[in-house]
Amino acid sequence: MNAIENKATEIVRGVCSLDCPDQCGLLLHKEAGRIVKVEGDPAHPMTQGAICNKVRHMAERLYDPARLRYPMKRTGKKGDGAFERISWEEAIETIVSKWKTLIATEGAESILPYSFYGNMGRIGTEGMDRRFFHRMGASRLEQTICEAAGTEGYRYTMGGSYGTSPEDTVHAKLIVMWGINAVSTNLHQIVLAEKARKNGARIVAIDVHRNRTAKWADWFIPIRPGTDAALALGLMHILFEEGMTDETFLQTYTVGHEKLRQHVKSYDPEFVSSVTGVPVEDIYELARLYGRTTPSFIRIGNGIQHHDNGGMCVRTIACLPALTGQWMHRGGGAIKGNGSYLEFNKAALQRPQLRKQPARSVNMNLLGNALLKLDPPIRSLYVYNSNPAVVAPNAGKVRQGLMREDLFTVVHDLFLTETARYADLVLPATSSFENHDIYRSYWHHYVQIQQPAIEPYGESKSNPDVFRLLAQGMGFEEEALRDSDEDMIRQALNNPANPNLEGITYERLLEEQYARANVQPLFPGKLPTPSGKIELYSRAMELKGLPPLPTYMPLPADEAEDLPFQFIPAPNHNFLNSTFSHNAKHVRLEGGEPKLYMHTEDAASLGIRSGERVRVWNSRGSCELTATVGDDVVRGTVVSQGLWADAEGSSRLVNALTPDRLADMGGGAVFFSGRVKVEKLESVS
Ligand SMILES: Nc1nc2c(c(=O)[nH]1)N[C@H]1C(S)=C(S)[C@@H](COP(=O)(O)OP(=O)(O)OC[C@H]3O[C@@H](n4cnc5c(=O)[nH]c(N)nc54)[C@H](O)[C@@H]3O)O[C@H]1N2
Ligand SMILES: Nc1nc2c(c(=O)[nH]1)N[C@H]1C(S)=C(S)[C@@H](COP(=O)(O)OP(=O)(O)OC[C@H]3O[C@@H](n4cnc5c(=O)[nH]c(N)nc54)[C@H](O)[C@@H]3O)O[C@H]1N2
Ligand code: SF4
Ligand SMILES: [Mo]
Repeated sequence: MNAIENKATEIVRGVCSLDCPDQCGLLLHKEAGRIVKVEGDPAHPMTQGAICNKVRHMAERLYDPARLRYPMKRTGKKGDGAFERISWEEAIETIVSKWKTLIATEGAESILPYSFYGNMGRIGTEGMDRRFFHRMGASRLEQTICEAAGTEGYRYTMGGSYGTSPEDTVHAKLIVMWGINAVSTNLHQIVLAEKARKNGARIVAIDVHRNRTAKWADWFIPIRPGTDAALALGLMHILFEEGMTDETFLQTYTVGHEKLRQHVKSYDPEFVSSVTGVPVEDIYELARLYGRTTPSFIRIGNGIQHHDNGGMCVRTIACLPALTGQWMHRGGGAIKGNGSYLEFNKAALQRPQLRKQPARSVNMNLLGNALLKLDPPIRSLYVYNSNPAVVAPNAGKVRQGLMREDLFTVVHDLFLTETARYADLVLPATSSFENHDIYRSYWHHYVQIQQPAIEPYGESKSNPDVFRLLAQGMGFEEEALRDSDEDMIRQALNNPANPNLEGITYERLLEEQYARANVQPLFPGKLPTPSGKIELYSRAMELKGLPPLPTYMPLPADEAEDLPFQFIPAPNHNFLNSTFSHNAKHVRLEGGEPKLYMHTEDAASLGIRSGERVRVWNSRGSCELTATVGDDVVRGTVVSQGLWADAEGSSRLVNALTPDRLADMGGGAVFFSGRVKVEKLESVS
């Protein structure tokens, strides 16, 4: 049963909808129809009642006075944020008549949907919305902003997002947190690693920044940005040279190990040290630790793949566990993501066959270009589950595009986000606790359900509800556009192509709230790579013109100017991307303002001290941050954390500086490959 009665309050089970690997089970405490407290569900087998601080304060976000209650239309200039209330009827009618005219005059491709996973519910992100835009024939969006490069890189090696089962990682004796700030971004991996540590495991963190995770680890290895593939190849060099490889595993389950053995000879520790900045002794020590410890587990983060060479970097690190046969040992191996184990029935959910003719596709990392340069132009943008004016690379260009008077923009969100301020129409969205949806983690193996726990806030509506209304308004008559949430949940769960989901039904989720997919160990077994084995040598990469063997490729110079610092604008602890950046509580928890972490010597050379305001800039834009000086970042690199809401009078928009180039694979984003200058801001007296 889902509702647990209690005298004063009612407690309802739920699931965290945020874009976070943990996907915690929740207990929602209700009083008089409102959620008053959010707790972890102690019964959830993976998350066991522990949740992060962000979501413990979720009730404050749900009832934040700034939350949108009704549809609005713009009354001022784009970007100003002046709106007036309208009815849903007027909102839908306005959108429909605008879109009908556009379709008749310029074609449906003049309309671009833009969305990401602000709420991970599958039917709200890949259900009625997809059906609607397919039926309409709108331009397609390539959803590449998050993990696209790393996912493709990992796929070349392992055939898909298949890794170690996280519950098994308690058995690991060595855990490497590689480019992941898991204390902030994958809390329960830390819980499991702590258990492993109690049983004698050693924990290593490899990062450009001594972040919370590096401080918690037993050994922090600072590394120059974008050079991790070189370190991994250096480790392979030593593993082969010192006979620490598992030859039986290599012969049985991999292709290309002989070629790799020859290839890594050129990555000797001296060369690798000169590239990475990691001392030669440390490279040997890490290689021997890795080569002699079983089981060893690598948690591959998203940080290393937000670079120009990010796909190859992940592809390379993903080869390491094969060298020492870690996949044969419980808890050994790696996780980049585990999403492929839990694939729903995508075709049944999204209905691509509703699209009658092919349409152009737009990479979301190039939104600024798409709005400013695409020919024939985008005339209308429909944004949901995302806040591109803050989160997209080269965000200044995105905002310039959003300023276009002739661009008809609709934003559906819970808050008047920076993006919404540029909209012609703003639609209020329900929170995930008001919706009916299913969730699958990209880390653990559980599928979960959310049933509506509270009434919709004000006049807000869920994504599927809005698309059903729009479909009706457009006169689209297909039955698929009238399916209920429950219909779509059933269709998504029924996936004969994925036997792991067998037995996970809608009824069972209603009854049990979460269900573990039937995931079996990867080995002994066959991978979905072309060869069925781990591809140390990848013919598929060769055919694409990529180096078929793991290879270190230096980052390209960013722009022509002399920009002394590599700029790493990473996520922070108390926000989730830009979510919570509008909520006073979370801003306070995060210290009130964004910082720029600098190395002592770099700061000294510019006369900058901790607490002073600095300007960070390059040819794309500029922002103002507060310096924090110390030895937590490698020299030549500056780090900021968090995607902050716009501030009055000064810019905190770190993405004003980030490049909108595409990574080597998957059309991924390169948030961390930009370079900047830094100067002290003279205080205005
Ligand atoms: N609290 C919190 N949790 C979150 C999020 C959030 O914003 N806040 N965002 C969610 C989302 S959408 C995602 S994708 C994940 C991301 O979470 P993670 O997988 O942890 O990835 P990032 O935080 O982007 O980057 C991790 C680390 O990579 C480091 N890094 C950058 N470049 C390099 C490099 O070249 N080499 C190495 N070794 N390290 C490098 C950064 O310093 C950073 O500490 O977290 C999710 N969870
Ligand atoms: N500099 C820099 N930039 C980055 C990153 C970085 O590390 N550094 N990380 C990148 C990564 S990994 C990611 S994943 C992206 C994430 O970028 P986004 O996907 O844009 O994530 P959020 O900023 O959380 O914005 C999600 C929005 O969806 C809204 N929302 C939530 N639920 C619903 C709903 O049910 N319906 C509707 N209509 N709206 C809803 C929220 O209120 C919020 O405004 O950011 C990227 N940008
Ligand atoms: S954001 Fe992540 S850690 Fe926090 S409650 Fe949600 S799933 Fe759990
Ligand atoms: Mo992400």
